[in-house]
Amino acid sequence: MNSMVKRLSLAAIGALVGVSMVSADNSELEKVMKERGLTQQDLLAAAKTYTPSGGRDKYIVFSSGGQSGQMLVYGVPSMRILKYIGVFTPEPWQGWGYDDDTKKILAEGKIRGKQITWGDTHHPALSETNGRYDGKWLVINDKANPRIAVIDLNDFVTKQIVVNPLFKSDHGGAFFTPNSEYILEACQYAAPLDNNWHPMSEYKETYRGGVTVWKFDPKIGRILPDKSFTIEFPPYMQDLSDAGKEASYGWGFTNSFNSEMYTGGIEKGLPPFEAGCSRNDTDFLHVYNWKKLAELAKDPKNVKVINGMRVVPIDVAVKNNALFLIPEPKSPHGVDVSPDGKYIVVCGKLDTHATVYSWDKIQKAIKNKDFVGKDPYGIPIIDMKKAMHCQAELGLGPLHNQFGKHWKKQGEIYTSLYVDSQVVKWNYLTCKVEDRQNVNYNIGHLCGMEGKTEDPQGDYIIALNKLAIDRFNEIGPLHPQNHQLIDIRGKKMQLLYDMPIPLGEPHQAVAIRASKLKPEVRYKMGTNPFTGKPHRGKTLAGQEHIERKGNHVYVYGTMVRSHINPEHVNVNLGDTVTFYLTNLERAEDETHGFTVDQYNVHASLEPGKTVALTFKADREGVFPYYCTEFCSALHLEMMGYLLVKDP
Ligand code: CUK
Ligand code: CUA
Repeated sequence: MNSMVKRLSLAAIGALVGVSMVSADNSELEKVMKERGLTQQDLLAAAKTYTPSGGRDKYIVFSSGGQSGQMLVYGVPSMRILKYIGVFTPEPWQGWGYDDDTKKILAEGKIRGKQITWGDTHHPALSETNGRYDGKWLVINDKANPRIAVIDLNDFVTKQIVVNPLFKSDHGGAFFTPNSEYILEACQYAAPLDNNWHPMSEYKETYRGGVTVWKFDPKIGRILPDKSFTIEFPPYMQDLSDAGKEASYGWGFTNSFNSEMYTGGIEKGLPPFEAGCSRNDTDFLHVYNWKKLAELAKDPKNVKVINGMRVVPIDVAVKNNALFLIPEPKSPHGVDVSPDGKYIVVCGKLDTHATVYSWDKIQKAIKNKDFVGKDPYGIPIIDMKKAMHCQAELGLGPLHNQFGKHWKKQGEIYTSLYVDSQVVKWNYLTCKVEDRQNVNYNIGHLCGMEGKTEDPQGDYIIALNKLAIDRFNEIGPLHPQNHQLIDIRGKKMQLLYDMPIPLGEPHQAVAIRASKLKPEVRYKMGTNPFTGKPHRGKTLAGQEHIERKGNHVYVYGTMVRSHINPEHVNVNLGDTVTFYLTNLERAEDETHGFTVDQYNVHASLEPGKTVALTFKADREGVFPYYCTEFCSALHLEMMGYLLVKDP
């Protein structure tokens, strides 16, 4: 390793890292490089990512937290983790799932009456105005328990969870349409849309896929389930989706990987799913006009209602020229629409190619009825050759795409190669490969800077790798995930940094310019963040009191450095107790936490916030309560007693 260390002159290092080295100790720098086995390249990478204390990042990344059911926020290029966001599963620090109001949001995610306490988050999406990120809302899907959550970027808190009443799993969501009118959520594993039992032998008749088109109100940042609808699809196992934009505005694209409609049965000696699903040379890209279907769905004659949701049946969509299929090579995974909406790039996991479809050609083919036939459900299949722009030979296991800054003239696009463990830079207009960067190892998604919007920023690509293997110190058989930052500003890509992610498998991440985010640092005094209105328990200084209504005791309390008011709460065994607490602080970052020992409640009170904690005083005794954030020199004194007496 040391042989790789190049001796650098003072001036050379100064030029390299772009700082004045006049007063720096050259020998110390050389010593550190030698000791740590650092090369010039390493030093350059360090200079490109190192962020001195107090520094800020240019981009903010929102990453899925995979099996944790949460989200993760970090900065680029520093790759410093800034926040976890509690989404589908409890998160104790934020009191997410431990106070009344957050429990209520988590309960919105109940499925058929059952609280689900885990989630498998895959695809975050940022709200858009004219196809560009507007920094207001963030949504993410839960593949395991088909749900979509909405996160408010005013305070980075989850405000809504909606359950898909039809699907049993989802994957091709969440994807915003260009003005956040709708969120697309495609089914993955086909199943009956109703909740009844249907045998596997009825797969073709009663199992279905589909895409739910969730109506979103960007003003209030909420999904409106009553105004949402679902387009029925054949049981082809839909995979990823993307919304058309500009030229292809109004259309959606969802691919699939089981045109065989194989149903498995390894236990009966049948080929396993992966073999049965991979026999055909092509699967289907679903091309659908969500805009037209949204209009059609308004007429009850055009829909059937299943589990309370309007469903546009396949035949209605076909009759109205709103649903088509295009063959796509072997087990496609990613589908990504170019910034001008003119091209649709599809990657086949079992194909070495990425296929670029031309929206112009697709429209012509539809007009000229260039169909090669219909699928068993009567959906016209567009002639692939007539719809294709070009195919690029990329390598083994192409999965996902992101666009670069020079997309318009140079067709700049980046694709992940899972099997080859590479990021490939190529030109989607000419289908020529330009550069390759090895990653470690087995990349899934990749994240460009606003790389899927109408205004890609370039600068960096983050490789979201599935395996870390030998990249980090050993910590047992379960390794962290590895996000690798790649500089794409030059002609050649340069790998800059490895960031271990210890939260779950972050399938997809989205990055936005930090300048587009304008979050609050404090709430208006007494706010309930989930309604945006004054909390029913809002209590100002001097208003603290305790109220008893039957056997329900309400504590109207406040927290401010360094006391909780009241400090004594006396209740009877069997009473229900509600603590309403308001953090009276106005100072930035003066958060208090609150718990009553042994009662499994916790809340985080950021400045101005009011929380509610309700529990049954079901054990006699003396229970200290205290502030759980080290908020001041007298933080330990910020406490009180709940006394529970058997009367
Ligand atoms: S998926 Cu995981 S690498 Cu859920 Cu978008 Cu492709
Ligand atoms: Cu408030 Cu510690």
